Amino acid sequence: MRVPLLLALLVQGCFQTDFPTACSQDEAQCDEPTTDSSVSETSATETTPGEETSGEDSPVDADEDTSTADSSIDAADAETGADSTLVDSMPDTAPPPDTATPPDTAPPPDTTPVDSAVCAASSYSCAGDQLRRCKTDSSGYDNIVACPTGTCSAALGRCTYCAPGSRSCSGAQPTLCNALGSAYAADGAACAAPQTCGGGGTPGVCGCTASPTACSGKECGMVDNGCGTMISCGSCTAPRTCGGGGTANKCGGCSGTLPGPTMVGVGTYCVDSTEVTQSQYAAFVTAKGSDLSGQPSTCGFNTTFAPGTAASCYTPSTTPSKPVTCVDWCDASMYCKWAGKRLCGKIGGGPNAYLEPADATKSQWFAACTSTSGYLFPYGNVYVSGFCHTPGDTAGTTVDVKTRPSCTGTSAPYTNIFDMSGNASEWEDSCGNLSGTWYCHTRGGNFTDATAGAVQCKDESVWPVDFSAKWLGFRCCAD
Ligand SMILES: [Ca+2]
Ligand SMILES: [Ca+2]
Repeated sequence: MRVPLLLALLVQGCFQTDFPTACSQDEAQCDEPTTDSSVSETSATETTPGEETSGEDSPVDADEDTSTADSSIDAADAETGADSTLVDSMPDTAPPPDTATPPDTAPPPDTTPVDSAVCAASSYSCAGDQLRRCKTDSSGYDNIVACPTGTCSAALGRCTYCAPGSRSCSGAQPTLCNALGSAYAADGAACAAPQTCGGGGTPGVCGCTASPTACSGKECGMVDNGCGTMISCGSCTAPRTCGGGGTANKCGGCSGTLPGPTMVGVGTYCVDSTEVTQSQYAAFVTAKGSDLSGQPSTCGFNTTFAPGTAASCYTPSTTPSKPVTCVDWCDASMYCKWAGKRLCGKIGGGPNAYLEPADATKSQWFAACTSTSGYLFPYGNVYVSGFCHTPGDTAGTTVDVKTRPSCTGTSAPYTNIFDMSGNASEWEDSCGNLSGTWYCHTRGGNFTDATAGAVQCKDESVWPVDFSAKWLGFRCCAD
């Protein structure tokens, strides 16, 4: 009996629905379109007469929701053989579970105030700088006032005048906020200069901040850092000294100690006051020994710094103050380098151009000899026999440096520069390569000359770098 009934239902139901395929797979789903169809008809009946109510409140929608639920239940029924008709009717009659406990009727949490006390009634608290007072029912705080930073006091129930223990200044007097926060009181001695109250960066404490610009515009020497401490602004390279040029804390002058002759400041550079003497050169020979390193590339020939042995060239034990002669250009250049100076060359640095020996803006040697005044001789434009050691005695020798007092310039500082005319001719750092051989200038003439033209400042000769003679020496310059 059961099988024929099912078959009958299938024949009558399934093939009348719009879902024959689904039905053929699962008998249970055959109910679904049938049931939905009937509901839909009912819905149409309910909505047609009335208002076009919103979808949310429509009972039709509720039924649709229920029918959706029904379908799952139907599926379960199909498996258990339960009566699908009974299941379909359940959503319409069963009370909705939510209606039993409406949220509006739940007891409010406020009805148990004793358990929610968060503070002692009327007590004070600070939330950061915010002063708060506890409500009388202890349920929470009321904000009273926002205190200035660090002055909220829960104990006092008010903002304090100052943060207890904090420091401040009253002029030069350090002060300390009392424990009540009601006032500042003097603390310790007043600050004495150069310290000021808070001057070191800590409020209410005597101190001083060193000036970061204490050495601004200064090159050397000691200066006050603004706090009573002397600091160094640097040092000068000899021959310049700190303040030697006449300006405090500036490097200048040429009096700093270097080997060789005392130097004289002329314009922007220094020049030896005399030719390098034999005793001065002897110190160099002793110091260097056999060390020939560091020579210019043109000096590969030079295997000794010892001067030649011609008469009076180099007998430092007996003629220590005569100019050293019989030295080649490389010997002269290396002596100046050893002494911390350089063979006189170009103003501002380096060798002077070979074709510019008589330019007072370029040649250190020429500018010093002429006092930059255009003089033909150190002492003027007219040759005076005897002012310098220029006797024209080819059989003679040099004399001690600085023994011809008139053989100088006529105004300071050139009055302190000797023998630029005569005595020994002087190598200059001004060389040129002529047909493969390096020639360098020699300046000022020497004791073998007696004609005015031969001992003028502008006079110059050129000799190979490896040349030496008893009448040829040198002096150094420094920047
Ligand atoms: Ca040599
Ligand atoms: Ca000379």
